[in-house]
Amino acid sequence: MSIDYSLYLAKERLPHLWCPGCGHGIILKNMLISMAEMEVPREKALLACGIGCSGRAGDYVNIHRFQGTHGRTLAYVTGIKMAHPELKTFCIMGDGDCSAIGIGHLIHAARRNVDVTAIVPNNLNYGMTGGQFPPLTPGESLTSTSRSGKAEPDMDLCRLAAEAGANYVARTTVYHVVEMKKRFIEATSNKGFSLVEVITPCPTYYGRYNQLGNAHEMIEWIKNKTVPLHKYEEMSVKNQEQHFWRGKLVEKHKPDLYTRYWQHERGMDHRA
Ligand SMILES: Cc1ncc(C[n+]2csc(CCOP(=O)(O)OP(=O)(O)O)c2C)c(N)n1
Ligand code: SF4
Repeated sequence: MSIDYSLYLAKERLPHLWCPGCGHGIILKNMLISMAEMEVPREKALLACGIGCSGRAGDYVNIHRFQGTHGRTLAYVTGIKMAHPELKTFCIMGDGDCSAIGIGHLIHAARRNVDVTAIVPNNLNYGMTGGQFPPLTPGESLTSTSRSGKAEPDMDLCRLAAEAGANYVARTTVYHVVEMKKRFIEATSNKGFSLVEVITPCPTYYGRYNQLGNAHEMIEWIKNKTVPLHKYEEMSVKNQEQHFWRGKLVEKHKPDLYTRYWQHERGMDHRA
């Protein structure tokens, strides 16, 4: 019997400020439902957010919360977790926040294996500032800074996090809500750095620039663009460029930073 997820919600702060059809609320709700299923006590949970539309998620929770400066959330969280390892810590960072200005912090949090569940709502653009393209925007996209198509190649944040040393990495979408909750639970149960990227609609900017229709049509577009990882790996490069893979990329069980730090410190004491 799980806890009622609405206990984690700051109901008095609703309604939220996200646009109609924005996927950020779906992701936050799934995060809270996964916490409820894991029976995380309210006073033992922290949501740390970045700056951007997705970063406003922290406004609507009734657990410990923290909003770092743009791109820096994981740096603060590294310190918080060394002081308070008992906190179940979630980060919500926009794709722009963590793949551009925050990429260095992401690489080092993954390398250090900080015990945190990093959730990246990837709406394929910088939503809050008007739909510019960050590194995760797919090639050829129209955005407010690529009015005739994007010249820069895009990047795969999941593969980067995996390569940097994350214990757990997965990608899902707001269409696949049941899978999303499963990934959040797997990620949070795995002690160490976990990253779950969630492809999500921003109908206001990315959807409008690319003529993807209303929110419902955009979710349908995301569903059709997405293929399971094993199928994606069998596709030609040209076909891969037209799709997102989804699934679990990495699941390891290396000790997290806090554990390694204190093992090391105890070793030092022993030798002294
Ligand atoms: C250091 C710094 N640089 C730039 C900004 C401006 N800024 C605020 S929100 C934002 C975009 C956020 O986009 P993303 O992280 O993709 O989240 P979304 O709004 O799409 O959810 C930017 C560039 C800032 N607040 N601080
Ligand atoms: S601008 Fe885009 S990301 Fe921001 S609230 Fe609106 S739909 Fe969501």
